[in-house]
Amino acid sequence: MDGGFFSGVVEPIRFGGLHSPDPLTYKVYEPDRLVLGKRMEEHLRIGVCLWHSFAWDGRDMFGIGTLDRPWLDAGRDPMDAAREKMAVAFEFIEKLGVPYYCFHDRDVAPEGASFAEFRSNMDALTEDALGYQERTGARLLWGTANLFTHPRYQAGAATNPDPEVFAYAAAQVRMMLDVTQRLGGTNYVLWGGREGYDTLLNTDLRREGAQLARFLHLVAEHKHRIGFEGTLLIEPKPMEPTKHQYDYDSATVHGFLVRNGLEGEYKLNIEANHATLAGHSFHHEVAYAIANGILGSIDANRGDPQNGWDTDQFPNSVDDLALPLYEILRGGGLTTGGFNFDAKLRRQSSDRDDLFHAHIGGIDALAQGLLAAAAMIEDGRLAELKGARYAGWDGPLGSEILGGSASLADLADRVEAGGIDPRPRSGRQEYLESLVNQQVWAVRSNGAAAREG
Ligand SMILES: [Mn+2]
Repeated sequence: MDGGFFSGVVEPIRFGGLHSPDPLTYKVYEPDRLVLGKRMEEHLRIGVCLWHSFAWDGRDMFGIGTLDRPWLDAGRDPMDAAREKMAVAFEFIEKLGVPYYCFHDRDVAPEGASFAEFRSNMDALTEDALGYQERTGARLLWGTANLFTHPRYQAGAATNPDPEVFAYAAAQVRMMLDVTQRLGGTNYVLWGGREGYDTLLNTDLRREGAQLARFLHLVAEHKHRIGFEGTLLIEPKPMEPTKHQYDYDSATVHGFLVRNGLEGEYKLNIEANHATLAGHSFHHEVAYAIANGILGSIDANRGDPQNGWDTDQFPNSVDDLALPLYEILRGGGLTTGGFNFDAKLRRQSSDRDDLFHAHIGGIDALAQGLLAAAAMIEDGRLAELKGARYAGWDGPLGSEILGGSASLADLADRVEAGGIDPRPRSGRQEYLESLVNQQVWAVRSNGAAAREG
Protein backbone atom coordinates (compact mmCIF):
# COMPACT_ATOMS: atom_id res chain seq x y z
CA MET A 1 0.00 0.00 0.00
CA ASP A 2 1.82 3.17 -1.14
CA GLY A 3 1.41 6.66 0.27
CA GLY A 4 -1.52 7.69 -1.87
CA PHE A 5 -3.80 10.63 -1.12
CA PHE A 6 -4.10 9.64 2.54
CA SER A 7 -0.35 9.42 3.03
CA GLY A 8 -0.71 9.90 6.80
CA VAL A 9 -2.27 6.44 6.96
CA VAL A 10 0.36 4.04 5.79
CA GLU A 11 -1.21 0.77 6.89
CA PRO A 12 -4.75 -0.58 7.03
CA ILE A 13 -6.59 0.32 10.24
CA ARG A 14 -6.43 -2.61 12.67
CA PHE A 15 -7.83 -3.46 16.08
CA GLY A 16 -5.68 -1.89 18.79
CA GLY A 17 -7.93 -2.29 21.81
CA LEU A 18 -9.50 0.14 24.23
CA HIS A 19 -6.22 1.37 25.68
CA SER A 20 -4.30 1.73 22.45
CA PRO A 21 -2.58 5.12 22.27
CA ASP A 22 -2.69 5.00 18.45
CA PRO A 23 -5.71 7.01 17.23
CA LEU A 24 -5.56 5.20 13.88
CA THR A 25 -6.64 1.87 15.36
CA TYR A 26 -10.03 0.40 16.18
CA LYS A 27 -10.68 0.40 19.90
CA VAL A 28 -13.60 -2.06 19.81
CA TYR A 29 -14.22 -3.14 16.21
CA GLU A 30 -12.64 -6.51 15.49
CA PRO A 31 -14.00 -7.85 12.20
CA ASP A 32 -13.35 -11.49 13.14
CA ARG A 33 -14.58 -11.36 16.74
CA LEU A 34 -17.57 -13.66 17.18
CA VAL A 35 -20.69 -12.08 18.63
CA LEU A 36 -23.58 -14.50 19.17
CA GLY A 37 -21.81 -16.90 16.85
CA LYS A 38 -21.38 -14.50 13.93
CA ARG A 39 -18.41 -12.33 12.94
CA MET A 40 -18.67 -8.66 13.88
CA GLU A 41 -18.03 -7.68 10.27
CA GLU A 42 -20.99 -9.79 9.13
CA HIS A 43 -23.30 -8.32 11.76
CA LEU A 44 -22.50 -4.71 10.88
CA ARG A 45 -21.71 -4.89 7.15
CA ILE A 46 -20.14 -1.43 7.26
CA GLY A 47 -20.29 0.81 4.20
CA VAL A 48 -18.60 4.08 3.20
CA CYS A 49 -20.68 6.60 1.25
CA LEU A 50 -19.04 8.37 -1.67
CA TRP A 51 -21.19 11.53 -1.58
CA HIS A 52 -20.37 13.17 1.76
CA SER A 53 -16.84 11.81 1.91
CA PHE A 54 -15.61 12.38 -1.67
CA ALA A 55 -18.18 14.39 -3.66
CA TRP A 56 -18.62 17.24 -1.14
CA ASP A 57 -15.95 19.80 -0.38
CA GLY A 58 -17.31 21.16 2.88
CA ARG A 59 -19.38 23.96 1.37
CA ASP A 60 -22.50 25.12 3.17
CA MET A 61 -25.01 27.85 2.35
CA PHE A 62 -22.75 30.45 3.95
CA GLY A 63 -19.34 29.50 2.66
CA ILE A 64 -17.31 27.76 0.00
CA GLY A 65 -15.54 24.43 0.42
CA THR A 66 -13.02 23.94 3.23
CA LEU A 67 -12.03 20.33 2.56
CA ASP A 68 -9.08 19.21 0.53
CA ARG A 69 -10.80 17.53 -2.46
CA PRO A 70 -8.72 18.54 -5.50
CA TRP A 71 -10.80 16.42 -7.92
CA LEU A 72 -13.75 18.76 -7.31
CA ASP A 73 -11.91 21.81 -8.66
CA ALA A 74 -13.72 23.47 -11.55
CA GLY A 75 -11.50 23.51 -14.60
CA ARG A 76 -10.34 19.92 -14.17
CA ASP A 77 -11.07 17.52 -17.03
CA PRO A 78 -14.28 15.87 -15.75
CA MET A 79 -13.30 12.26 -16.50
CA ASP A 80 -9.75 12.69 -15.15
CA ALA A 81 -11.19 14.19 -11.99
CA ALA A 82 -13.77 11.40 -11.71
CA ARG A 83 -11.04 8.77 -12.01
CA GLU A 84 -8.92 10.47 -9.34
CA LYS A 85 -11.95 10.64 -7.04
CA MET A 86 -12.64 6.93 -7.48
CA ALA A 87 -9.01 6.00 -6.89
CA VAL A 88 -8.95 7.97 -3.63
CA ALA A 89 -12.30 6.53 -2.51
CA PHE A 90 -11.07 2.96 -2.95
CA GLU A 91 -7.76 3.84 -1.28
CA PHE A 92 -9.80 5.02 1.70
CA ILE A 93 -12.10 1.98 1.79
CA GLU A 94 -9.14 -0.38 1.56
CA LYS A 95 -7.17 1.39 4.31
CA LEU A 96 -10.27 1.56 6.55
CA GLY A 97 -10.75 -2.18 6.01
CA VAL A 98 -14.54 -2.20 5.66
CA PRO A 99 -16.43 -4.42 3.23
CA TYR A 100 -18.88 -2.08 1.47
CA TYR A 101 -19.47 1.25 -0.26
CA CYS A 102 -22.51 3.12 -1.64
CA PHE A 103 -22.94 5.82 -4.29
CA HIS A 104 -25.30 7.88 -6.43
CA ASP A 105 -24.77 7.98 -10.18
CA ARG A 106 -23.67 11.61 -9.95
CA ASP A 107 -21.11 10.90 -7.22
CA VAL A 108 -19.15 8.91 -9.78
CA ALA A 109 -19.93 10.04 -13.32
CA PRO A 110 -19.70 13.52 -14.85
CA GLU A 111 -23.02 14.56 -16.34
CA GLY A 112 -21.69 15.59 -19.75
CA ALA A 113 -23.74 17.45 -22.34
CA SER A 114 -26.50 14.86 -22.82
CA PHE A 115 -27.97 11.80 -21.18
CA ALA A 116 -26.16 9.61 -23.72
CA GLU A 117 -22.84 11.15 -22.66
CA PHE A 118 -23.73 10.67 -18.98
CA ARG A 119 -24.48 7.02 -19.68
CA SER A 120 -21.22 6.53 -21.53
CA ASN A 121 -19.25 8.18 -18.67
CA MET A 122 -21.09 5.93 -16.20
CA ASP A 123 -20.30 2.82 -18.25
CA ALA A 124 -16.59 3.61 -18.35
CA LEU A 125 -16.44 4.35 -14.62
CA THR A 126 -18.44 1.21 -13.79
CA GLU A 127 -15.73 -0.79 -15.54
CA ASP A 128 -13.14 1.00 -13.39
CA ALA A 129 -15.17 0.28 -10.25
CA LEU A 130 -15.32 -3.42 -11.17
CA GLY A 131 -11.53 -3.44 -11.35
CA TYR A 132 -11.19 -1.75 -7.96
CA GLN A 133 -13.70 -4.16 -6.42
CA GLU A 134 -11.70 -7.08 -7.70
CA ARG A 135 -8.42 -5.66 -6.47
CA THR A 136 -9.56 -4.49 -3.01
CA GLY A 137 -12.37 -6.93 -2.21
CA ALA A 138 -14.76 -4.02 -1.54
CA ARG A 139 -18.37 -4.69 -2.55
CA LEU A 140 -21.32 -2.47 -3.39
CA LEU A 141 -23.92 -2.31 -0.59
CA TRP A 142 -26.23 -0.21 -2.72
CA GLY A 143 -26.51 2.10 -5.67
CA THR A 144 -28.93 4.96 -6.17
CA ALA A 145 -29.75 7.76 -8.60
CA ASN A 146 -29.44 11.42 -7.69
CA LEU A 147 -32.88 12.83 -8.59
CA PHE A 148 -32.58 16.08 -6.67
CA THR A 149 -29.43 18.11 -7.46
CA HIS A 150 -30.07 19.20 -11.05
CA PRO A 151 -32.51 22.12 -11.51
CA ARG A 152 -34.78 19.90 -13.64
CA TYR A 153 -35.72 18.21 -10.36
CA GLN A 154 -36.58 21.40 -8.48
CA ALA A 155 -40.24 20.29 -8.23
CA GLY A 156 -39.46 16.63 -7.61
CA ALA A 157 -38.77 13.63 -9.85
CA ALA A 158 -41.64 11.10 -9.95
CA THR A 159 -43.98 13.63 -8.33
CA ASN A 160 -43.05 16.45 -10.73
CA PRO A 161 -45.95 18.28 -12.44
CA ASP A 162 -44.11 17.68 -15.74
CA PRO A 163 -44.18 14.07 -17.05
CA GLU A 164 -40.94 14.70 -18.99
CA VAL A 165 -39.15 15.01 -15.66
CA PHE A 166 -40.72 11.69 -14.59
CA ALA A 167 -39.32 10.14 -17.78
CA TYR A 168 -35.86 11.62 -17.16
CA ALA A 169 -35.89 10.19 -13.63
CA ALA A 170 -36.90 6.81 -15.10
CA ALA A 171 -33.85 6.94 -17.40
CA GLN A 172 -31.51 7.59 -14.48
CA VAL A 173 -33.01 4.84 -12.31
CA ARG A 174 -32.94 2.33 -15.19
CA MET A 175 -29.27 3.13 -15.71
CA MET A 176 -28.38 2.86 -12.02
CA LEU A 177 -30.31 -0.38 -11.51
CA ASP A 178 -28.25 -1.84 -14.37
CA VAL A 179 -25.01 -0.45 -12.91
CA THR A 180 -25.88 -1.74 -9.43
CA GLN A 181 -26.55 -5.17 -10.88
CA ARG A 182 -23.28 -5.17 -12.85
CA LEU A 183 -21.36 -4.27 -9.69
CA GLY A 184 -23.06 -7.04 -7.71
CA GLY A 185 -24.85 -4.57 -5.41
CA THR A 186 -27.04 -6.19 -2.77
CA ASN A 187 -29.63 -3.36 -2.61
CA TYR A 188 -30.93 -0.43 -4.62
CA VAL A 189 -32.11 2.67 -2.72
CA LEU A 190 -34.74 5.24 -3.63
CA TRP A 191 -34.51 8.34 -1.49
CA GLY A 192 -37.27 10.76 -2.49
CA GLY A 193 -34.91 13.73 -2.62
CA ARG A 194 -37.49 16.34 -3.57
CA GLU A 195 -40.63 14.16 -3.58
CA GLY A 196 -42.72 16.48 -1.44
CA TYR A 197 -43.93 20.05 -1.56
CA ASP A 198 -43.01 23.55 -0.48
CA THR A 199 -46.60 24.86 -0.61
CA LEU A 200 -49.99 23.21 -1.03
CA LEU A 201 -51.04 26.24 -3.10
CA ASN A 202 -49.32 24.76 -6.16
CA THR A 203 -49.48 21.06 -5.27
CA ASP A 204 -52.02 18.38 -6.22
CA LEU A 205 -51.51 15.75 -3.52
CA ARG A 206 -53.73 13.19 -5.23
CA ARG A 207 -51.89 13.35 -8.54
CA GLU A 208 -48.44 13.33 -6.96
CA GLY A 209 -49.28 10.27 -4.84
CA ALA A 210 -50.50 8.39 -7.92
CA GLN A 211 -47.35 9.37 -9.86
CA LEU A 212 -45.09 8.15 -7.06
CA ALA A 213 -46.92 4.80 -6.88
CA ARG A 214 -46.61 4.39 -10.68
CA PHE A 215 -42.89 5.13 -10.52
CA LEU A 216 -42.32 2.56 -7.78
CA HIS A 217 -44.25 -0.05 -9.79
CA LEU A 218 -42.12 0.67 -12.87
CA VAL A 219 -38.90 0.29 -10.87
CA ALA A 220 -40.06 -3.02 -9.33
CA GLU A 221 -41.15 -4.33 -12.76
CA HIS A 222 -37.78 -3.42 -14.25
CA LYS A 223 -35.95 -5.08 -11.38
CA HIS A 224 -37.75 -8.34 -12.14
CA ARG A 225 -37.29 -7.93 -15.89
CA ILE A 226 -33.50 -7.72 -15.59
CA GLY A 227 -33.33 -10.33 -12.83
CA PHE A 228 -31.71 -8.05 -10.25
CA GLU A 229 -31.65 -10.08 -7.06
CA GLY A 230 -30.94 -7.27 -4.60
CA THR A 231 -33.50 -5.60 -2.36
CA LEU A 232 -35.29 -2.38 -3.35
CA LEU A 233 -35.23 0.11 -0.49
CA ILE A 234 -37.05 3.37 0.22
CA GLU A 235 -35.46 5.85 2.61
CA PRO A 236 -37.95 7.75 4.77
CA LYS A 237 -37.39 11.42 5.59
CA PRO A 238 -40.00 13.91 6.84
CA MET A 239 -38.66 17.25 5.56
CA GLU A 240 -35.61 18.95 4.01
CA PRO A 241 -35.14 19.94 1.30
CA THR A 242 -38.90 20.32 0.90
CA LYS A 243 -41.19 21.54 3.66
CA HIS A 244 -42.95 18.17 3.63
CA GLN A 245 -41.51 14.96 2.16
CA TYR A 246 -43.99 12.25 1.18
CA ASP A 247 -41.81 9.40 2.53
CA TYR A 248 -42.25 10.94 5.99
CA ASP A 249 -41.33 8.00 8.22
CA SER A 250 -41.38 4.20 8.32
CA ALA A 251 -45.10 3.95 9.07
CA THR A 252 -46.05 6.43 6.32
CA VAL A 253 -44.00 4.58 3.70
CA HIS A 254 -45.35 1.23 4.88
CA GLY A 255 -48.93 2.49 4.54
CA PHE A 256 -48.19 3.89 1.07
CA LEU A 257 -46.73 0.57 -0.08
CA VAL A 258 -49.69 -1.45 1.22
CA ARG A 259 -52.24 1.00 -0.23
CA ASN A 260 -50.64 0.80 -3.66
CA GLY A 261 -50.05 -2.94 -3.96
CA LEU A 262 -46.29 -2.58 -3.51
CA GLU A 263 -45.95 -4.59 -0.31
CA GLY A 264 -43.27 -7.22 -0.69
CA GLU A 265 -41.42 -5.23 -3.38
CA TYR A 266 -39.76 -2.65 -1.12
CA LYS A 267 -38.10 -2.52 2.27
CA LEU A 268 -36.71 0.45 4.15
CA ASN A 269 -33.34 2.13 4.43
CA ILE A 270 -33.64 3.82 7.81
CA GLU A 271 -31.50 6.81 8.64
CA ALA A 272 -30.97 7.75 12.27
CA ASN A 273 -31.05 11.52 11.70
CA HIS A 274 -34.20 11.27 9.55
CA ALA A 275 -35.91 9.43 12.40
CA THR A 276 -35.21 12.26 14.81
CA LEU A 277 -36.33 14.86 12.24
CA ALA A 278 -39.66 12.98 12.10
CA GLY A 279 -40.04 13.36 15.86
CA HIS A 280 -39.17 9.71 16.48
CA SER A 281 -36.18 7.94 17.92
CA PHE A 282 -33.92 5.85 15.69
CA HIS A 283 -34.97 2.96 17.94
CA HIS A 284 -38.65 3.54 17.05
CA GLU A 285 -38.05 3.58 13.30
CA VAL A 286 -36.02 0.37 13.41
CA ALA A 287 -38.52 -1.36 15.73
CA TYR A 288 -41.46 -0.34 13.50
CA ALA A 289 -39.76 -1.68 10.39
CA ILE A 290 -38.87 -4.98 12.05
CA ALA A 291 -42.38 -5.40 13.50
CA ASN A 292 -43.76 -5.04 9.96
CA GLY A 293 -41.13 -7.10 8.15
CA ILE A 294 -39.68 -4.21 6.14
CA LEU A 295 -36.26 -3.48 7.63
CA GLY A 296 -33.69 -3.43 4.85
CA SER A 297 -30.64 -1.36 5.67
CA ILE A 298 -29.37 1.47 7.86
CA ASP A 299 -27.88 4.89 7.15
CA ALA A 300 -25.78 5.39 10.24
CA ASN A 301 -25.42 8.96 11.46
CA ARG A 302 -26.89 11.28 14.08
CA GLY A 303 -28.33 14.75 14.39
CA ASP A 304 -27.51 17.40 16.96
CA PRO A 305 -30.04 17.56 19.79
CA GLN A 306 -29.97 21.37 19.65
CA ASN A 307 -30.47 21.60 15.88
CA GLY A 308 -33.60 20.79 13.94
CA TRP A 309 -31.94 19.94 10.65
CA ASP A 310 -30.15 17.01 9.04
CA THR A 311 -26.63 17.52 10.40
CA ASP A 312 -25.52 14.04 9.24
CA GLN A 313 -22.87 13.68 11.93
CA PHE A 314 -20.94 10.50 12.56
CA PRO A 315 -22.62 8.44 15.29
CA ASN A 316 -20.79 8.41 18.60
CA SER A 317 -23.34 7.50 21.28
CA VAL A 318 -23.38 3.86 22.32
CA ASP A 319 -26.56 4.54 24.28
CA ASP A 320 -28.34 5.63 21.09
CA LEU A 321 -27.05 2.67 19.05
CA ALA A 322 -27.44 -0.21 21.51
CA LEU A 323 -31.25 -0.44 21.40
CA PRO A 324 -31.65 -0.28 17.59
CA LEU A 325 -28.94 -2.96 17.42
CA TYR A 326 -30.80 -5.00 20.04
CA GLU A 327 -33.94 -4.88 17.85
CA ILE A 328 -31.91 -5.86 14.78
CA LEU A 329 -30.33 -8.84 16.59
CA ARG A 330 -33.71 -9.90 17.98
CA GLY A 331 -35.15 -9.59 14.48
CA GLY A 332 -32.57 -12.01 13.07
CA GLY A 333 -29.99 -9.46 11.88
CA LEU A 334 -29.47 -7.64 8.60
CA THR A 335 -29.64 -9.77 5.46
CA THR A 336 -28.89 -7.79 2.28
CA GLY A 337 -28.50 -4.49 4.19
CA GLY A 338 -25.71 -3.00 6.25
CA PHE A 339 -24.64 0.10 8.16
CA ASN A 340 -23.74 2.76 5.60
CA PHE A 341 -22.10 5.88 7.02
CA ASP A 342 -24.32 8.56 5.52
CA ALA A 343 -22.39 11.03 7.63
CA LYS A 344 -20.16 13.96 6.87
CA LEU A 345 -17.26 15.69 8.51
CA ARG A 346 -17.80 19.05 10.15
CA ARG A 347 -16.41 21.59 7.71
CA GLN A 348 -13.65 22.59 10.14
CA SER A 349 -12.36 19.00 10.11
CA SER A 350 -10.12 19.82 7.21
CA ASP A 351 -7.15 17.48 7.63
CA ARG A 352 -7.11 14.44 5.37
CA ASP A 353 -6.86 12.11 8.39
CA ASP A 354 -10.08 13.53 9.85
CA LEU A 355 -12.06 11.27 7.52
CA PHE A 356 -10.38 8.27 9.16
CA HIS A 357 -10.99 9.53 12.69
CA ALA A 358 -14.67 10.09 11.85
CA HIS A 359 -15.18 6.59 10.48
CA ILE A 360 -13.08 4.85 13.16
CA GLY A 361 -15.08 6.58 15.90
CA GLY A 362 -18.42 5.72 14.28
CA ILE A 363 -17.45 2.11 13.63
CA ASP A 364 -16.22 1.65 17.21
CA ALA A 365 -19.46 3.12 18.58
CA LEU A 366 -21.43 0.67 16.44
CA ALA A 367 -19.23 -2.21 17.55
CA GLN A 368 -19.68 -1.29 21.21
CA GLY A 369 -23.45 -0.95 20.65
CA LEU A 370 -23.43 -4.40 19.09
CA LEU A 371 -21.64 -5.90 22.12
CA ALA A 372 -24.13 -4.22 24.47
CA ALA A 373 -27.06 -5.48 22.37
CA ALA A 374 -25.64 -9.00 22.38
CA ALA A 375 -25.27 -8.80 26.17
CA MET A 376 -28.97 -7.84 26.44
CA ILE A 377 -29.88 -10.85 24.32
CA GLU A 378 -27.70 -13.21 26.35
CA ASP A 379 -29.04 -11.82 29.62
CA GLY A 380 -32.56 -12.48 28.36
CA ARG A 381 -34.45 -10.45 30.97
CA LEU A 382 -35.67 -7.75 28.58
CA ALA A 383 -37.28 -10.30 26.27
CA GLU A 384 -38.60 -12.32 29.19
CA LEU A 385 -40.27 -9.32 30.83
CA LYS A 386 -41.82 -8.17 27.57
CA GLY A 387 -43.10 -11.69 26.91
CA ALA A 388 -44.55 -11.99 30.41
CA ARG A 389 -46.42 -8.70 29.91
CA TYR A 390 -48.43 -10.23 27.06
CA ALA A 391 -48.78 -13.74 28.52
CA GLY A 392 -52.56 -13.39 28.82
CA TRP A 393 -52.84 -13.19 25.04
CA ASP A 394 -51.44 -16.73 24.81
CA GLY A 395 -54.05 -17.99 27.28
CA PRO A 396 -57.66 -19.06 26.56
CA LEU A 397 -59.22 -15.57 26.61
CA GLY A 398 -56.56 -14.03 24.37
CA SER A 399 -56.76 -16.92 21.92
CA GLU A 400 -60.53 -16.68 21.72
CA ILE A 401 -60.40 -12.93 21.04
CA LEU A 402 -57.67 -13.09 18.40
CA GLY A 403 -59.02 -16.31 16.89
CA GLY A 404 -62.35 -14.61 16.26
CA SER A 405 -64.52 -16.98 18.29
CA ALA A 406 -65.56 -14.35 20.84
CA SER A 407 -67.95 -11.58 19.69
CA LEU A 408 -68.15 -8.12 21.20
CA ALA A 409 -71.36 -9.21 22.97
CA ASP A 410 -69.75 -12.43 24.28
CA LEU A 411 -67.00 -10.40 25.88
CA ALA A 412 -69.47 -7.88 27.30
CA ASP A 413 -71.64 -10.66 28.74
CA ARG A 414 -68.67 -12.18 30.55
CA VAL A 415 -67.66 -8.85 32.04
CA GLU A 416 -71.26 -8.16 33.16
CA ALA A 417 -71.48 -11.64 34.74
CA GLY A 418 -68.49 -10.67 36.91
CA GLY A 419 -66.06 -13.22 35.43
CA ILE A 420 -63.63 -10.59 34.15
CA ASP A 421 -62.19 -7.93 36.44
CA PRO A 422 -58.72 -6.85 35.30
CA ARG A 423 -56.23 -5.18 37.64
CA PRO A 424 -53.52 -2.74 36.44
CA ARG A 425 -49.98 -4.09 36.36
CA SER A 426 -46.77 -2.10 36.39
CA GLY A 427 -45.04 -1.47 33.07
CA ARG A 428 -41.76 -1.32 35.06
CA GLN A 429 -40.20 1.25 32.73
CA GLU A 430 -37.48 2.50 35.07
CA TYR A 431 -36.51 -1.05 35.98
CA LEU A 432 -36.21 -1.91 32.27
CA GLU A 433 -34.17 1.22 31.59
CA SER A 434 -31.80 0.26 34.38
CA LEU A 435 -31.46 -3.23 32.94
CA VAL A 436 -30.40 -1.71 29.63
CA ASN A 437 -27.85 0.54 31.33
CA GLN A 438 -26.52 -2.39 33.30
CA GLN A 439 -25.73 -4.25 30.07
CA VAL A 440 -24.23 -1.20 28.37
CA TRP A 441 -22.04 -0.45 31.38
CA ALA A 442 -21.03 -4.06 31.95
CA VAL A 443 -19.73 -4.35 28.42
CA ARG A 444 -17.79 -1.13 28.91
CA SER A 445 -15.93 -2.44 31.91
CA ASN A 446 -15.61 -6.12 31.10
CA GLY A 447 -15.74 -6.41 27.33
CA ALA A 448 -13.14 -4.91 25.08
CA ALA A 449 -11.03 -3.63 27.96
CA ALA A 450 -10.78 -7.00 29.66
CA ARG A 451 -9.79 -8.70 26.41
CA GLU A 452 -6.51 -6.86 26.33
CA GLY A 453 -5.17 -8.29 29.60
MN1 LIG B 1 -29.30 8.82 3.84
